[in-house]
Amino acid sequence: MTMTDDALDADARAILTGNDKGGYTIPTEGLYPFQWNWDSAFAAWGFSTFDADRAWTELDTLFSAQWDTGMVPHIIFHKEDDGYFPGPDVWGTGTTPASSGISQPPVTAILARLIHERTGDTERLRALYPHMLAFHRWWRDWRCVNGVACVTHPWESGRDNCPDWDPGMANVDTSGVGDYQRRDTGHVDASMRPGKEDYDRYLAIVYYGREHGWDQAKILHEGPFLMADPAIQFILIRANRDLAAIAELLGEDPSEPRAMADEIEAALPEIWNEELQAYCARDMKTGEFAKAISSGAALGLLAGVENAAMEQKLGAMWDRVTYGIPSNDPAADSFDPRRYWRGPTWPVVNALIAVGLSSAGRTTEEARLRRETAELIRNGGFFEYFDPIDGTACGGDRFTWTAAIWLAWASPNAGEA
Ligand code: 2M8
Repeated sequence: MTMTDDALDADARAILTGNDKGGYTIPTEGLYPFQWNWDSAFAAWGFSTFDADRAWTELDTLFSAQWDTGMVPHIIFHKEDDGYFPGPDVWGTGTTPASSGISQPPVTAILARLIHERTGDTERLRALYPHMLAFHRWWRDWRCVNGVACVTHPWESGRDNCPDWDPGMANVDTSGVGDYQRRDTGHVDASMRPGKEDYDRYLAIVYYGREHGWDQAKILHEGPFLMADPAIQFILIRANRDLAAIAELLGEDPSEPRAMADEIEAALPEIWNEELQAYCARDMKTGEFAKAISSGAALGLLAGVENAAMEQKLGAMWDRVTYGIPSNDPAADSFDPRRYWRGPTWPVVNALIAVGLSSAGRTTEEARLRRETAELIRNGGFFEYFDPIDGTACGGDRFTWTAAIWLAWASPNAGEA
C-alpha cells in the first residue's frame, strides 16, 4: 500500500531523528556511519521544519570541526566505526575531532539562510556567520584558481564518480596504492557503486595529501588531481550572495562575500565548453574539458546564471528521462542510469536547482521538478538516489538528505523552497 503524504512526512521525521547520533546525523545506517559535510547542511534544513533548535545544532556541530584554516572537512569521525573505508587512520589528519583532509560543496550559507527564513532565529545565525565567512575564504584561497573553483579530489565535489572527473582521474598514478578492503560494497550492490579503478585513484589522491601533511599549497599546485567544478562554481556564487544577504541582515559588512561572488562569476568563461555549449568540468592541469554535460551545469540555475544555449542543452537532457535532473547526459556514452553519479537522479541536487528556480520566479519548471522528485520518493521511498528512467530506488535506504528535502521542499506540505 502506498503511503499518504502525511505518513511520508512522519516517516521522514522518523528518519532524521533515527539517524541522529547526538548533535549530528549520519547519512544512513551502515553505508555512511559518520557526519558528512553537505549531508548535514541538508539535514539541518529538514530539521528546521519541525525542530528549529535541532536544526541549528546540526550546523553548530558541523562547524565545531572547522580547521583553523577555515576548511570544514567532508567527513567528521565523531565515533569509531569500522563499517566505512577509508576511516580516520587512512586520512591521518591528526585533528580533533578526527576528520578527513578535504572539503565538500559549501551549501551551508544557502541553507542557513533558508533555515533562518523558516525559524527566525537570528542569534543562532549570527553565531555561525564568522564560521561561514571563514569557510568561503578558505575556498577562495585554497580552491580557486583565478576565480575558477576547483576540487582536489572527486569526493570534494560530492559527485564522486561523475564523468566530469574522468579526464583528471585518467592521470592519477595508482602504482603505490596496494591492497585495501572496501566496505561500501558490503552494504549496497556493487553495480551501483564506483568501480575498483575509481577507488584505487581515490586512495592514491588521499595518500598524496597524507604524505604531504595536508599542506594545501602543495596539494593545490602539485597534487595529483585538480579539476574545475561547475557545480561548486555555481554553489559558491549563490552561497556568497546568500552570505552577503545574511551579513546585511546582521548589520555586518557584505562587501567581502559580494566580491567573492563577483570574482567567481567573472571566471565563468574559463569553464565554458564551446563544443558542448555548456559550463563544464575542466582539468586544470591539461586544460581538457569533460566530455558530457552533467548536473554540475544544471546548478547554474541555482546561481541564477542565464545562458540560452546551455538551457537548451539542459532542457533536452531533462526531456530524455522521466524523472529529472539526471546527473549525466542520457545521450552520453558514459551514461549509466544506476551507477551513482554517472546518470541517476539525486533528489538533493534537484532541491538546490529548485531553490534557484524559485528565486528566479520560474514556477512552472520548479513545480515540474518538485512533482517528479515527489513521485520518485512516493514510489521508491527515501533512498539515496534513483534511476531517472524507470524510477528504481538505488543506494542506501532511509537516507537523511532525501528525507530532509522531502520535508523542506518536495512534500506538498513543505511550503516554498
Ligand atoms: C558519497 O560520498 C562518499 C565519500 O564522501 C562515498 O561514496 O563514500 C557522495 O554521494 C557524497 O556526495 C555524500 O556526501 C556522501 C554521504 O552521503 O556519499
